[in-house]
Amino acid sequence: MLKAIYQHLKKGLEKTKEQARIGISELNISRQIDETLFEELEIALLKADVGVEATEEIIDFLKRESRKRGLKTGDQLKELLKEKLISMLSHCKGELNLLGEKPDVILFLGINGSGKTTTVGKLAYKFIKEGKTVVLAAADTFRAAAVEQLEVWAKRTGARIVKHQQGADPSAVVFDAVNSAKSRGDDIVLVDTAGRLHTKEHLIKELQKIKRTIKKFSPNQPCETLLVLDGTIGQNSINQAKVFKEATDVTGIIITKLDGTAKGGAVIPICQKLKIPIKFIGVGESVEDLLPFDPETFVNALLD
Ligand SMILES: Nc1nc2c(ncn2[C@@H]2O[C@H](COP(=O)(O)OP(=O)(O)O)[C@@H](O)[C@H]2O)c(=O)[nH]1
Ligand SMILES: [Mg+2]
Repeated sequence: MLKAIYQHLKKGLEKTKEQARIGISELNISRQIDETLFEELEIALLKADVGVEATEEIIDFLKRESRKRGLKTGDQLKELLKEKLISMLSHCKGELNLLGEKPDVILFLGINGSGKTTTVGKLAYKFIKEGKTVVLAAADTFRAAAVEQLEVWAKRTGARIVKHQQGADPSAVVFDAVNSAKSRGDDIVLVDTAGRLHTKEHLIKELQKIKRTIKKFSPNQPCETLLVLDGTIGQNSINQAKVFKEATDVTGIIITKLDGTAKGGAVIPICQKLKIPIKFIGVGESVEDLLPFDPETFVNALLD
């Protein structure tokens, strides 16, 4: 199982590896550790969007530790790098927090195009495969196309969809979805929201209203508020995340599109700066392309 996940992730991350050469293909095994090797590694990390601060921390650690441990070869350095990256990511490993209430409600946030609807579809697939019943709340009421896109996922996965007219109040959709899930005893409600709001105040008000609506049914819900970030924009997503974090409590992050980017290294500063657990990563557009975030698997896929 783990091996299959690893292969899948490795394939997904191929671009990050090739373009950024975090893959340390440059640091060939027979080569001795010297100053140029550290310089090359620094450039590779920066190219992968690991960011200046984190790169500095990594290089400093590698220089210090490799001296202390008396390491000689690039190969040994690579193992040390792995160890460091895994430890930097370890506090970001997060599992989905389900309460087993019927329903558990998961709210999805993120700007337009970040991958919310796709991620909702992938998670619906995962839950239904586990034998749960799933309701999709089409609370992105800005565009008719948004609802249609979610309908495609409902059909594909066998989830039930609750929708209103375009332009309707998102909270009204959420109310209907949770209400019907509760009366039918459904397991999960996935709330797909719009990422496009005129101002930050607007966004805050809208999200708070949605949350209040959910809490009418249970004070414990939503059991997760997941922020979906586009992995291809690398470190830029940190500022985006800060806006959402100010607007509402975010309990987890999902980083999408890690299959199509050379900026996968940004997962490291995202983890360090935001201090929010990463619950899943997206590595493609099909139902199976959502993986749990495991630092060790991730780092191995990035470096091997
Ligand atoms: N390659 C790739 N594409 C993705 C992934 N997740 C989402 N997408 C694509 O990104 C685009 C925007 O996704 P969408 O779910 O509509 O974003 P939303 O506006 O936040 O709901 C779509 O074309 C998706 O197919 C992923 O993990 N990998
Ligand atoms: Mg959408």
